Amino acid sequence: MSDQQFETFDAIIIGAGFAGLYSLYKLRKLGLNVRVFEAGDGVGGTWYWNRYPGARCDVESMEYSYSFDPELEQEWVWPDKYSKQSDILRYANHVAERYDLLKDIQFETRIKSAYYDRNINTWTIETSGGQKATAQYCIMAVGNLSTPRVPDFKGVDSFAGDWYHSGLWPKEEVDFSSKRVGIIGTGSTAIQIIPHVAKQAKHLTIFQRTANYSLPARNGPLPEDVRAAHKKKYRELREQAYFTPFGIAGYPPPEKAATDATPEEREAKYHQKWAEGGTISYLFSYNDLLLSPDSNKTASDFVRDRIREIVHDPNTAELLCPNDHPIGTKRICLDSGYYETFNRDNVSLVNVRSAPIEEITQTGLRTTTDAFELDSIIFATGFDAMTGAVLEMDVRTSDGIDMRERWKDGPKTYLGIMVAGFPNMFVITGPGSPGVKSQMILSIEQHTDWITDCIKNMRAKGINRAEAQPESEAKWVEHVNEVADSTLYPQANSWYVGANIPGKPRIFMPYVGGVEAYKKICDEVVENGYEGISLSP
Ligand code: N01
Repeated sequence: MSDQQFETFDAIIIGAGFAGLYSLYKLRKLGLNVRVFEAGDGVGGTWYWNRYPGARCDVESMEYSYSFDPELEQEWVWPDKYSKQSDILRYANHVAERYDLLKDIQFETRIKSAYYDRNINTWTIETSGGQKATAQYCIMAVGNLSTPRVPDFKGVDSFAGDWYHSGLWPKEEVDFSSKRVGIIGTGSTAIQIIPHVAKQAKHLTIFQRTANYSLPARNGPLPEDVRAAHKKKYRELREQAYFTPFGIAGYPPPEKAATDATPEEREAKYHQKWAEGGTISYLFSYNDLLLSPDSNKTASDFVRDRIREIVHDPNTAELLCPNDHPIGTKRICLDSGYYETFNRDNVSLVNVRSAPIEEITQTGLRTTTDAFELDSIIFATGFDAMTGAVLEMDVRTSDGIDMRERWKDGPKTYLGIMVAGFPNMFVITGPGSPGVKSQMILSIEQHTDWITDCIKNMRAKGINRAEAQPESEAKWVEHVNEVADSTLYPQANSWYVGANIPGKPRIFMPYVGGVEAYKKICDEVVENGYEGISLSP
């Protein structure tokens, strides 16, 4: 390292999304001197980068927000049942300003490496511009879906038109009118983009490798009386959310199994849920949908029947029917008019499972059987999820531990928060946490509260180093796998198992034991004196 002057802080936070903002707020309250580094030129994380047409949250607005300040939740007005990206970004900016967070955030700064020196118990980060800073604590608030993946198709650079990745969307509005547009991918993102672009484009060609289940959002303006009623019970509902599997209040878990209902009863229930809209509501039709293949089939069949009912062309409808995974084992998509879009004359669906894309050409793209002329290509091809953002950085320690090496067979964490061998480093909603399988902001708050309590406790007791014990980490990884294996989740080729990244080890990464169970475990760890964590002066 050069002898240049390093800036020194008590804590460094990487990322200024919802996790980074709340961590800054909390650590500052402990009296720490904190600096946040953020690659973008504004706050908001996911909601800063994903500006694609149709971007919305699939969790209801009244739930998908911070709960730490009752005044904030009372004063903020969410216009829609499901918030659009620009409203969530406006909220993130409001929070940053309201709590005076901006002065401690350095924007347009990407972190290249993070290095822990055991002799001086200090983390040193280096930015891609060569700036260095040190701190005792390093908080990875880097997000789970923040490393966009443009598949390395041959010829992308030769394409004469414009191409976009959904997760790196330009700030300026993109006008697709009179354009022949191709979109690659049919995940949650594409399903939101497609109805919007179809209305503009001269022609939209959708290249689908795997069909997904999508449910109607039934989105709309949030009526004032609904908003007011929710606000009246906000504290109670926030509390309730922690005692649910997904961290979302207002959906009592079902008590009955699908196998205990008659076919007529099930049909009526699924119709009612379909009419109501939303994913949790549908998954909560019965309590065994993610446990029993037979039960799941009844819910999957119902959606396939709706697709066949909505889409006029029988071949297109059949191609849109998911058949390679049980419903709910991949993140269920939520849409506004997705299947209906396939009835438009200017929309066509291409099966790139049977004839894969071979290359992007100067004028479009070529599959193994056909060539397509395109003016614009949208890659809605997803992310290197859960591990991508951490592994993009060179994270290592003075005793030779290298994060890429430690995670080469899949990520290993203790509680999804700490990694053995990397003292005083905390990951917010990392692999092994229920984060992505929950209302993300609730999990962010729960993790951050846990981390800041841990740091507070350390400072009060003169402890300088906290480090997950390898045995407790191994036990946690085993538990995460055991819980996942008791469900149907691992059956799907999803980003939960890294299936979308060629060569990525197939490990089921999220904790699916539910928010309630997870919080209980985290609280017990504290009650037992930070069980599984070595604390040293
Ligand atoms: O990404 P994905 P996403 N040739 O990985 C296809 C969250 N989210 O951005 O399935 C052809 O799900 C790939 O095909 P396949 C949410 O958690 C939330 O859509 O691998 N196709 C798939 O269809 C979500 O789960 C909201 O066969 C290729 C698609 O690209 C997560 O983000 C909104 C291909 C990628 O789908 C990720 O969703 C949007 C190839 N070579 C997203 N490579 C909210 O509402 C990839 N694909 C909050």
